[in-house]
This record gives sequence, structure tokens and C-alpha cells, in this order.
Amino acid sequence: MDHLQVAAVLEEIATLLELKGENPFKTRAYQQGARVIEKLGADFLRMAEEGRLREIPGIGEALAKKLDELVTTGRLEFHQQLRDEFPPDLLALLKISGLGPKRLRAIHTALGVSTLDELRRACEEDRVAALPGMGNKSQAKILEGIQNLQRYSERFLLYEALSEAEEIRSALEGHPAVQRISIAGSLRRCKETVKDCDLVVATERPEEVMAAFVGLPQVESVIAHGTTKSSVRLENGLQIDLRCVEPFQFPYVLHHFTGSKEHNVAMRQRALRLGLKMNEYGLFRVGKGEEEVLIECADETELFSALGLDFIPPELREDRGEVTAAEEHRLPALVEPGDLHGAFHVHTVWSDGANTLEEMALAARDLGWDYLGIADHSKSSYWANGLSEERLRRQIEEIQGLNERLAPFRIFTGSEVDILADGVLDYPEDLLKDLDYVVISVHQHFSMPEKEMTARMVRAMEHPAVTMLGHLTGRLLLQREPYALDIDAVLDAAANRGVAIELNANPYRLDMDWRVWNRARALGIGCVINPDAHSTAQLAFTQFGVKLARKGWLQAEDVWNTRGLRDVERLLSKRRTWA
Ligand code: DGT
Ligand code: CA
Ligand code: ZN
Repeated sequence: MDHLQVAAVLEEIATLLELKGENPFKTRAYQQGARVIEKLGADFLRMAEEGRLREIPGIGEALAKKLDELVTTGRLEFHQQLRDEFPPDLLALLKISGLGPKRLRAIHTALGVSTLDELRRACEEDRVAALPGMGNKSQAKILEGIQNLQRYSERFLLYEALSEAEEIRSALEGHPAVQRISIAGSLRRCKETVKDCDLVVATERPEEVMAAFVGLPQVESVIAHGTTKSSVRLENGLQIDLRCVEPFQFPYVLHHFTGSKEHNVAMRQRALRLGLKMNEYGLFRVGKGEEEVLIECADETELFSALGLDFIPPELREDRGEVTAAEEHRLPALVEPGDLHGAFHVHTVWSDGANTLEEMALAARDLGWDYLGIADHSKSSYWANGLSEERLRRQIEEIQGLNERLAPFRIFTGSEVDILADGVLDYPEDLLKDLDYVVISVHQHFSMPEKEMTARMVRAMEHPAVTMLGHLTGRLLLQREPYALDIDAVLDAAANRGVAIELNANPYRLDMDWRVWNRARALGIGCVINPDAHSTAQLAFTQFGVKLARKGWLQAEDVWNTRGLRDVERLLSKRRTWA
């Protein structure tokens, strides 16, 4: 058991106690214990081994005893007993957004509902609305939450699927029968979530490739095993489809299965206009006797070229004007991972991060960056150990000291300042003035009506200290929907105030959404690709930000953190517009 698993058991105990309707103090002790253990990291297990759990502040005698049992035996009787008191599917219902333990307990007790299907039926039959303190609105929200949950369960995060797919691709790449292999589908197009993973292989010996594929150690079950197509499922539930084609067919098939469907339709229409025919098997000229003659293409570049088009990067293949742009030679030169010189918005141990200021700075320098902006949480985010004004002042001092030591590397002093419910910022102006830059974000009061939420954001942006907007919509992919927001109104305000917008590169966020960047760019709004890293390892999230920025048609010049240190310093100082 590692420390995170131990923390998860405590979390679950807290939830089960809440479901039971136990005293909140008891519940909180377990939640706090979980936080403490997460913070301790690997030190926790060492201290447990040395019998020193009782020395840890926040862990009392009773909890320490339970932890001893859990760490030494891998299970905890108290936890098992609690679990046995509830039907096994009940806990899963807590994944429904807007349904907490308290209400679930009320529903479970009154209606005997304990599975997702039962709960859906109870909502559809208006039995939930009839419960005291519930009503139609709550019931509708629960129903919507159930639908979202089902939608989420059919997809995977790009991040998760890509690492699995890359592993399989590289395992097969070296196989002697594999001539070419590529990831296709939504994964190749860098969609933020994907339903499955499509692979295309060029080979003259498909049987051998298929046998190797279904025999990979990652494969949990084989869904179909054929010579042209096989499908397998991995342990995490991800389905991988592999298609084998003759080497000469590879470019056409790869293009077809990369999609999107809409892009393919646009391409076929273009082919028709040129008197050609395009399908998944190839691009054809129709000869005199009505016979189809294949137009030979060695790769996708030649395929596009045969249609009079520049190569369209897979990220852009969404039928959003890319075919016309390729025809007119005005596809953007998309931003590349190597273009970044730094990033803003990372957290440290000062708030809820795992690494110190210096560790974060050194890790950024190791990535070849010239600067790093620190943006720990502000005081209202107390659950994330947000900084009091006094602590932020001290942090600024510490950063100044570090900057002297680490020059020419530069740490920018910033803050991820909460946008309070009324649009006021979480620190006073005299403190905000002393920061190099300010990210503003919404972390609470998510369920405001659209008009209020929009006014709140627009008001916050009016503050002259604001440099950039953090994770614009608050969405958590496959977990939580965006809050209600008039994005166009926010874009207008950002353009007017010269506020940049973050592309939060955390794989669960990828927010602002790629579909909106074209509009933002047209308004002259800058993009900042931010890792929102809570550890040194998470600085690597920026690569997903770059992928989604590309998908949003952005070029290096559109992204603030592609600028070198001097340019960024100039950019940030220009923003100081106090009277
Ligand atoms: P996903 O899997 O939902 O994340 O998204 P995709 O785009 O990977 O969709 P998928 O796996 O169903 O199909 C892969 C590609 O195959 C798709 O992007 C385009 C092509 N394709 C599939 N069905 C059709 C179709 O009915 N018409 C056309 N033109 N292309 C299709
Ligand atoms: Ca797919
Ligand atoms: Zn945040």
C-alpha cells in the first residue's frame, strides 16, 4: 500500500460515516488525516514503519491505531465493517455531480434506492422531487448528473489514452512484419477526450501483426481477432482497434481513420469538384471506361497535394475551414512544444503544491525554460492552504532571494487570486500591485446563473492588476460540466482590458476550450499555456496545452510564453496601468 491508497481509505471512511449520518467532527478527523498523509508523501510510510505516527500533528491516537493496522495488514476491519453496512453500488452514486452523502442518505433511506438505474427511475417517476427538501429543481439536477456520468463513462482523457496508445504503438513498431504504424482517430487529432484508440499498420503479413497485437501484455481481453481488423480492451477499459492494410493503401486508410468524419466529408466533396473520387481505400481518377484508377500517394502529404492542398496537421481536421485554408496556402504555422520559454501558474508547498519554490524553479530550468511564474492560491481558497497577505509578502521576499541566486533564470511573483462571488479580488490593491502578474480564477460559487457569473468575471477583469484569466469555465473533463457563462461577453471584456486567457494544460481541464481560440485570437487576446502544476513532474502538462493550442489554430506569436524573458518582462510591465 502506498500513502495515496492509505489516504483514499480514510477518505472513503469519511464518506461512509457521512452516509451513516455520523457526527461531522468524526468525519472531518478522517478527511484531515487523509490530507496530512497526502502531504507527507513517502515520509508517511517511513514514519509508520518506525512506529512514529503519533508524532504527526493532525493524527490522534485512535487514528494512529487504525493506520497501524492498515499499513501492516493492508486492510482495516473498521473500514470493512462500514462498507458492509451499505449496498456495494451506493458509493458509486456519489460520483453524480450535485449529489453529496447527505442527500444520497436521505434518498437511500426514504426510497430504498441503491443503484444508478434505480435512482434514475426514481427521478423519472418524480419520487425524488417529492422528498422533503428536494423539489423539481434538485431532481432535474440529479437526473442531468446521471446522464453526464453515463456520457463520461464512455470516454477517456486524451492524456490517459495517449500514453497507453503510445506504449502499444512502440511495442508493435519494432515487429518485423510492421512496415509503418500510426495512431489515428480522435487521439491523433488530439481531441480532449476519446472514445477509443485507432491504430493503422502497413504490412504484408497481417496475421503475424495481429497475433502480436492480441498477445501484448497490456491486453486484458480480446474483443475481435481478424486479419484486417482486431480489437482489444486494456485493463482500464480502453478499447484499441488495429487495422492492417497493404503498404500502398496506408496513406488513404490513415487519412480516413484519422477523420474527423466531417473533415472526411469536406475532403470528398473537394475530390468530387476536381472530378476525382475519394474513399477509405484510395483516391481515384475515373478513366474513360468508367474504371477507377488509383492516384498513387506515398504519404498523406502527397494525398493532400493530389487534391491541391497543403498538408493539414491532424489537429486541424475538424471541418473548421482547414480545407479552404489549405487550398489558399494560409494554414497557420502551429505552435510547437519547443517554442515555450517558460510558463505561469504553478503551485508550491506554500499552498497545495508538493514542491518548494526552488525545486519548481530548478525543474523549469531543467526543461530549458528561462522563467517560471509562481501563482499559489489566495487566502479564500483555505482548503488549498491559500496564502494570507502576510505569507504572500514573505513569499515575494523569498522569490527575490532566489532570483538573485538563480539569475539569469527568473521567477515571477504572481498569485492565483480567487474571484469572489461578487467579482471582487481576494487581495487588496496595494498587495496586488507588488506582484509581477496576477491570474484570476473561480474556485467557489459555481452554480450561479449565467448572467451573474458573467458579470462577476467581467467585474474581476476590470481590476487593473489582472494579467490573465485562469481555467475559464471551471470544467473538469469527464467529471464536472463548465459553469454557466457567456463566453463571448468574457472575450470582449478580455480584449478591451488586454487580459490574456490561460490554456490550462492540466489534462482534466484543457480550458479554455480549443473551439474558442479562433474567436479569441481574432479579438487579439493573448493565450498563455499554463501547466497549473502542483509538482515538478506536472510541469510536463504543458505539452498537452501545446497540443490543444495547436488544435485551436494558435501560432507561437499568439502565445505569451513563447516569448523570451526580456519580451515577457516588457509585456508584464506594460500591463501596469494604475493612475
Ligand atoms: P471517437 O472515437 O469518438 O473519440 O472519435 P473518432 O473520430 O476517432 O471516431 P471513430 O473511432 O468512430 O472513427 C475513426 C475515424 O473513422 C473517424 O474520425 C472518421 C472515420 N469514420 C468513421 N465512421 C465514418 C463515417 O461514417 N463516415 C466517414 N466519412 N468517416 C468515418
Ligand atoms: Ca476513435
Ligand atoms: Zn485554480
